[in-house]
Amino acid sequence: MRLVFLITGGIMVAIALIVGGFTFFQANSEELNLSADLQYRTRVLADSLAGSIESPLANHAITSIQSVVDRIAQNERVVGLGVFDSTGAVIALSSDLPQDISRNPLITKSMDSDTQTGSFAQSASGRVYVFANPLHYENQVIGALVVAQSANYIDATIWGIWRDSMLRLLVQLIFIGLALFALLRWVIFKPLSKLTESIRAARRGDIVTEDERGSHSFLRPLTNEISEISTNLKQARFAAREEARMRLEKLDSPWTAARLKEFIHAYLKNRPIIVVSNREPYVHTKGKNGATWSVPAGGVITALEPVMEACGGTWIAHGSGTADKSVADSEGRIAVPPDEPKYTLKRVWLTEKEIKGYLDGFSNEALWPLCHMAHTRPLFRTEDWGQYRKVNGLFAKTILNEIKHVERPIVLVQDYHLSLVPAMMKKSRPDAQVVLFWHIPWPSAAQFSICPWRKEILEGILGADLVGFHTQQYCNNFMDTVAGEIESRIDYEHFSIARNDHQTYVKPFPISIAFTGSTELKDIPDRGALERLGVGTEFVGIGVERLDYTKGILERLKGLEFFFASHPEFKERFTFLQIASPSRETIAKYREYAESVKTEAARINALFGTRDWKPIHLEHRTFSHAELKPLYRLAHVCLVTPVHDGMNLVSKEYVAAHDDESGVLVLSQFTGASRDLKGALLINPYSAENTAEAIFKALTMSPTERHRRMKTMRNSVRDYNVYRWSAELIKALTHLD
Ligand code: GDG
Repeated sequence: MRLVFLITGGIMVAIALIVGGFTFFQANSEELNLSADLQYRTRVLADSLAGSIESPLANHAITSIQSVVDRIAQNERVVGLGVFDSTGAVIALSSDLPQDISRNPLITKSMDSDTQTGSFAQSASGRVYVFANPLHYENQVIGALVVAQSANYIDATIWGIWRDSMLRLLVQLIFIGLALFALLRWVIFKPLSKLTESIRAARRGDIVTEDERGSHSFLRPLTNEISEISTNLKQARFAAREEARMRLEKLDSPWTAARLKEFIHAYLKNRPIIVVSNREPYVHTKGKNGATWSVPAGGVITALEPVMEACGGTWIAHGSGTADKSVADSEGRIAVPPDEPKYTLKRVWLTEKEIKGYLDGFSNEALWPLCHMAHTRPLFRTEDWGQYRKVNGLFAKTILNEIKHVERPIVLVQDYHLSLVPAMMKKSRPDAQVVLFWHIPWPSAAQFSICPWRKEILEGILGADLVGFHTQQYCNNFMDTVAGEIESRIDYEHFSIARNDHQTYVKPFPISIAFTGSTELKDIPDRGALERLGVGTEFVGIGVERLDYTKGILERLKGLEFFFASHPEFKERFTFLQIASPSRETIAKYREYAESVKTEAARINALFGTRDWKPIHLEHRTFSHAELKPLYRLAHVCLVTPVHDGMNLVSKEYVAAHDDESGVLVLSQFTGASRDLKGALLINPYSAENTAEAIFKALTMSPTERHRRMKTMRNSVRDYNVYRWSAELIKALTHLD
């Protein structure tokens, strides 16, 4: 209220000053005009009278002079007239000429200087203009004529101007003041104070109605903004409460699909999640009895499928199956899982040429060996790079199309196949929140520097808001690589890279599987699963891999050879089951590797095998997860010996399957998983002796130690499962706002 008075008073004072200033100038100029006019008129009168007085004065005709004076003095503005001789003595005076004027020094001054002289003077009848005119005879000054004219009317006019102006000002001030007061009070301050109150209420977390918010039209944009902020605040408060609640409630309980679903709902509300990867989670294949579907082998699918099942959304991936097109709609969409749909799979179609260049060529023959220290030389072909760029563009276009009606979508781009996608899509949709998760290792800066298109790849990746790796070491390598290749501001404290007004955060998120600690298998598997494969020994070891040179299968076989050679007592008592799912068979290196594995297994079998027993049992086909689980559970030892692996999920699957808390994991120190699975027997796969020793230790380990180690590993996989992985990823992404 005080402010309203203050503003109104201030504006009124300003108006009064302006009006006063203008009136002053008007009155002043009016006074100057009127005075000049009076002076002119007096001079004209004096000039005209002088002619008729000069000769009677020269002839001393006093009576005639007096009669002229009396006649003119009747004029209402003339205060009086007087005629004086050259000594200043009075010759004739009009009756009402004030006495003091007849003594005015102006008279003698005008005669002495022989010039007309006038000035304003104060007399008993008010202000007068006195004008003295020298009178001549034969060029001699013989006297002076004095004319006194009243100047009172000038003062009256000026006073009138001031009076009218002040009256007008008063009326204006009253009306403007009232109007201003009303405007400020009801149109501005009241809605503003309502708005302030509503913000205060929103801050307290109270519900604010439209009416309480104040809705004057000029405040509408502001109220809309504030209502948006208050909604966001409420959502954030809710999410924080939910999270705190969940944390309290489930401090000791693991992340599950239901908990993730609840979390996503609380955190993201209805913001949809888009997952983008090269490999699709379900492949449809033409068969004799129509299309059949299967889940392809691979870590990205194993990790992300349960997340998508829990959260819904859209998964964009390359449609690679022979029946993919026929089962999808015209847009390439299909609801999956096929037997119980929970999310949408949007397939991207690629030509043979694109697959050859983008997938087999640049992704798998250049980037894969570049990022893995497997001593396989990367092949950089310009043609492949061209296809890689083209297909990344195609994926980016598909994503943009998919999110065109979605506000602030969350896009989770997967892996090295799509490194250019983040920058490509961010260009058109800077509001999208984009994560790129790199599922394989990131090599040292020196190793990455051999890639001819390293800058383009890094620029593509840096389009993402968040880049995730499995381990801190890969994050460090990535930061060092960017520091050496790209002009940017690197913040090692927050692990962020700033470039062209865009910030990319780099964080480790160790991926995992959908293990929640509950029993993985409905029934305790009988040995039938093994026997059907022809494995019937007392001890069984298992290895499950895509047939890939990074997985260290040949190194493992060397270790097994060394084991049987050094521990012949295990001959016919121990069989190693290698499940080798066909992988990337269009690439010569992979075909050669598969051949070498087969040859090597056959050689070792020939070396140690007997009529009824083969030390190595190689299954060169793809198994379903349901088939794999009992085999994991029945195996006494699992050999995971990659020469380099981003994380490795097989090791975690083996641990998850062992609800008997038995079984021993032999794990390469060059896997990301070796940082998480502290109960494993760590080995250097390049050392066959080291691997053999670990196998022996595993098979002869006391049950107590086995249990202790397995328990530690199960707890760690359960506590950091893939539901938690995705929750952490989304939390990190949304906290970047
Ligand atoms: C990449 C990174 C990272 C294997 N054979 C069959 C089959 N598999 C499944 C396994 C497991 C998955 O494939 C393999 O996962 P990995 O993690 O061991 O390895 P990559 O495929 O190379 O995965 C890796 C992973 O991404 C996740 O980020 O851990 O480091 O290289 O789930 O069970 N699945 C089926 N049939 C098989 O014959 N269905």
